[in-house]
Amino acid sequence: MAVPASTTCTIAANPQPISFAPATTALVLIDMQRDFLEAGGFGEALGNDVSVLRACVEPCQQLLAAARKAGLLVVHTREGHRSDLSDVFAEKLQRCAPGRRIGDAGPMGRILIRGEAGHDFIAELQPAAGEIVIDKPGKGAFYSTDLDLVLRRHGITTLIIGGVTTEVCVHSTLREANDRGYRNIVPADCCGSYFPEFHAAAIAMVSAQGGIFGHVTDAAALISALAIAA
Ligand code: C5J
Repeated sequence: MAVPASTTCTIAANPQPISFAPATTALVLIDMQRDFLEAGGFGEALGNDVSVLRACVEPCQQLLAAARKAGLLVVHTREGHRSDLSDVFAEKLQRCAPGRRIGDAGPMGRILIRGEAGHDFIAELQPAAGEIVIDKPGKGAFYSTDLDLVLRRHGITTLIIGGVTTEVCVHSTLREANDRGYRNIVPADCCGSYFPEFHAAAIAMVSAQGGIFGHVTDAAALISALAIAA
């Protein structure tokens, strides 16, 4: 459903309330993939307890439903590589122990390889038909992708960014979005990290210094605002 361009929403946020127009706002969900959230994938190969990330799944689902109802542009990103590994730098390949590296066989197929089961989105957050999927080889969603082109083509000026992990791919993306002139809104409960202390610090960094990278809020505030706009 198309939202009238004149509709605006105002939400409570840190460091201050922020208004946004649903017509020029995209929900960007970062890397809600089996490789990061389920056992046997890349996240676990890096030595992490992947169960910690589950807490952000339900808030993401609820926010995604509200965004769809309000007609926001929805973007899903996936980190992953070509099956011949021609887009992975040696440095990144060597981060995991031999046998558990990118491209090695795991219980969900080859680790972090496009098209494998582990590379797919988790069942709870599958893209709907017509939603945009960005395949990215790096941490930031703008690096070596057409995300900026797609957002600008849709007249998007504000990004609501959630996903995993807060201090890695979410932060890399929101920092670059900030430099590119987008306004960032980060619902903290829609983001997750393997390290709760990194999550807390990464969220605090967003709204510090007058909102140096953006505004921090939660899913409930966005859902209420989007319900009025829908
Ligand atoms: C990581 C990501 N943590 N999606 N990727 O390697 O944050």
